[in-house]
Amino acid sequence: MAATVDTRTAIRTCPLCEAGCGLEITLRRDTDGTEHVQRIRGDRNDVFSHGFICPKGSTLKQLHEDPDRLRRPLVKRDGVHVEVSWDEAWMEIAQRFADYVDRHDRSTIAAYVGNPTVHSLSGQTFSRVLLTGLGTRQRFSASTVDQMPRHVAAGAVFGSPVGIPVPDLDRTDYLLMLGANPYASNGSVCTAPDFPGRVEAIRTRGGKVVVVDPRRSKTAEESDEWLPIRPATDALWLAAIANHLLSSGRAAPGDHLEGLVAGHDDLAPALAPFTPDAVAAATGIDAATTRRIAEELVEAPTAAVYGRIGTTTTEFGSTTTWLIDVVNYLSGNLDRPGGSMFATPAAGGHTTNGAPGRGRGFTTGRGHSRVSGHPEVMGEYPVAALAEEITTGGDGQVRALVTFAGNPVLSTPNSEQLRAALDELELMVSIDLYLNETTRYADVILPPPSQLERPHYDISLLQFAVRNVANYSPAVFERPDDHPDEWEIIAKLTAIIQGLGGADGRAADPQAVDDVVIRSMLDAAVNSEHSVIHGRDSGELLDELSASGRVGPERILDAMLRMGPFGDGFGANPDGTSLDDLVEHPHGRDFGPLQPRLPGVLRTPSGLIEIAPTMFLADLDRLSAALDSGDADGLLLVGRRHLRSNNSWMHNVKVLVKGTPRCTLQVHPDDADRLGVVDGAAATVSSRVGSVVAPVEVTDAIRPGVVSLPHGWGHDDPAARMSVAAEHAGVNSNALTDHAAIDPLSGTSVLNGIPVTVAPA
Ligand SMILES: Nc1nc2c(c(=O)[nH]1)N[C@H]1C(S)=C(S)[C@@H](COP(=O)(O)OP(=O)(O)OC[C@H]3O[C@@H](n4cnc5c(=O)[nH]c(N)nc54)[C@H](O)[C@@H]3O)O[C@H]1N2
Ligand SMILES: Nc1nc2c(c(=O)[nH]1)N[C@H]1C(S)=C(S)[C@@H](COP(=O)(O)OP(=O)(O)OC[C@H]3O[C@@H](n4cnc5c(=O)[nH]c(N)nc54)[C@H](O)[C@@H]3O)O[C@H]1N2
Ligand code: SF4
Ligand SMILES: [Mo]
Repeated sequence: MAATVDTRTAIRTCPLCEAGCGLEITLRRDTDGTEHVQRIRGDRNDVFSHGFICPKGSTLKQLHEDPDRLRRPLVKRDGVHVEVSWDEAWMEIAQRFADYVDRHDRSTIAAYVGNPTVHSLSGQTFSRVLLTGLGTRQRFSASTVDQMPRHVAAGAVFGSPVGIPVPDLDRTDYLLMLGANPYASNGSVCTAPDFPGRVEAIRTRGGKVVVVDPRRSKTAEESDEWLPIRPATDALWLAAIANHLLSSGRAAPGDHLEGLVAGHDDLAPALAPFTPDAVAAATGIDAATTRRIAEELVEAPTAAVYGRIGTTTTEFGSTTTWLIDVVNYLSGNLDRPGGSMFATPAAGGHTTNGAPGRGRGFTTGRGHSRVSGHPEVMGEYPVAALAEEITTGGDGQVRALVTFAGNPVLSTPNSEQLRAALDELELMVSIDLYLNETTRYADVILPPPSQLERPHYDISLLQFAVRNVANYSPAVFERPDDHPDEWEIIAKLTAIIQGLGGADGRAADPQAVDDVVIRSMLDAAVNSEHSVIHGRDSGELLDELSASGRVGPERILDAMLRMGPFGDGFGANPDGTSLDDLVEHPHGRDFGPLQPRLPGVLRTPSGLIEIAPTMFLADLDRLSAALDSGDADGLLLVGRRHLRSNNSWMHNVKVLVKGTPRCTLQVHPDDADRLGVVDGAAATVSSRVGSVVAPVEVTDAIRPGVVSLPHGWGHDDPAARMSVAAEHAGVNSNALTDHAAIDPLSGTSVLNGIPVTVAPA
């Protein structure tokens, strides 16, 4: 072993989940000149995370060193993936796509982008290049197995799909959380490193925390009150809270919203059927409790309602999310310190660009999916419809697929159906770190550099932060010489598919793509009267940006920061921030607590908060039919997360998967007795679309009538190359979820509240 010659410290934001913790990475340089990660711990000086880290954060080392992580492209030859040089991979792609577009229209190429897209600076700045560059409407993403309802509700109510209010965790006196388990997930669509610590602080300062969840999660255990709701009935319960506030005369949106709201008077009649008594049987929450919680929300000095995956991935995902906003509004907590507030992202975004307070608003259905006619939402179709778009013949049938940072075979509903569909494709290319359950179907896999070989900034997630901060991290390690950066891979692939690569792909130039991206961004800004650089010469600004030597995502980020709400405005505001400024502040810049942003944050055509959008009022008929669902005595399946797991892709990290198996079917003791299943033994779980055999974990931490299986497992595909994950395979819960069950307003899959049967295996 080479002796250590010296060490250095790198400061880096963790890109593994939405919390964005600051990390302090100690690197050791050996006499042979190689550098290794010696230790990773929380960065105590980070302005936002103050040293917090979870067990995943330090595994950036293991991920970087993982022998299974792809370092070179793979091409499938005679059914087997073999390593090739980058030149060979590009040539293969150029030839295969040239052949493809000879035979099929480009519109039959589909794209799927997965969750880590928002955790990659390249993904955030260049996934749009891929999606628009392909020239296809067959776009799919993990959003429709996740947060799409949150975008739809924000779009309808506030006019922007990213105008999303978050609980002001650090100042609230009362937090009502539905379908969220931040003790495992560290929070989502609410960027808050050490979310658990922030929740505990609410109680320490005398506040109250209430958790609504069919499972007694760790978050529920640490709260003041746990309400074990029946799955998928949160919309009914929130409607009853709103109903009680309105009918008892307690609704008090607050003087600060005067003149800013449209539709207030529509709420009471629309919500009239949903009294606390009417929803009690269906939700399993008695009327007195519902009334009391409603009253506590208005009586608390400040309060915030927050809902996450257990609320969005249900058949009423969008309407539930809207009702969260309604309750925050009616209880006087919208856009108030301690309530539900909007971040001001330093890198800007839809809610800081353009005319403040008014906009084009938000529409869906600008097109419909070919087979089932699902409406378009945010430029995409439900991922639950991807398989049928591939397998259903006719004009426009999808025969080629590009995936970026996604593992839909494990992550999306009715996975057996999707597996079979991917097998039918004529051509598939994936940009991914691993040969896994999805990319095994790819003809070519293009690996990005490791996380530590890339710079980082959370452009997307800081739009939903509980404090206005900005952290930039340069790459910790240099990329190996011939390894293109992730944005270059995206740009080159897109250009080749567009036919710009020539016979061998060589002519496709990522830098040319990058120049177009930055140029069009600057041109739009100088032409906007609301931009700080309005009227300036975009060519000069581009020269100024490029003088730093930066290209790609970092040049784009610098421009965004400088034009953003805290930016230097390219000289207009000399004390403002820029990428240089963030480089000088490796522990981040703190721009303070959230500020009230209404009405400026609005992008509705009316310039008002549309508190009762037609799309949700119209959905209430469907919701009232669910009032009768109370006496169904079948079992309902819900999911769950574990702190040491991250969707489907981190199970190859030994330190995270060792110990007792976590892919267990949780069953309440009463149900276990009735079903004849016992702790530790295997049970067969069956749904309309499939069945799996999983070990049973009998626990009273779950509501009777509900069983729970985590997602992201099922690593038993012999064609995948993830050796550690294969030893801890688990079973795939999405073999049970039903592609036909979706929230019709957002196209989001129903992943919670799946009717299942359970029997001893
Ligand atoms: N450790 C870890 N962290 C992660 C992830 C991970 O896989 N592992 N994934 C990341 C991603 S992509 C996301 S989107 C976030 C998700 O973040 P969270 O939403 O906090 O995710 P979960 O921990 O799954 O918590 C969802 C809770 O909803 C409950 N639930 C299920 N059905 C219902 C219902 O009908 N009503 C109610 N009220 N509750 C219900 C479940 O029992 C569960 O406790 O986590 C992120 N962080
Ligand atoms: N039943 C059930 N299903 C669920 C959920 C649930 O709660 N229950 N949760 C859903 C949610 S919230 C989400 S977000 C989805 C996630 O769905 P996906 O995004 O499809 O799946 P992930 O497991 O996150 O897989 C990420 C993929 O990206 C690769 N990858 C990781 N980092 C990078 C990177 O930096 N660059 C590139 N190019 N590739 C990278 C990994 O190797 C892996 O292949 O799953 C959903 N599925
Ligand atoms: S909570 Fe863990 S995985 Fe998430 S950002 Fe922090 S250290 Fe990384
Ligand atoms: Mo997610």
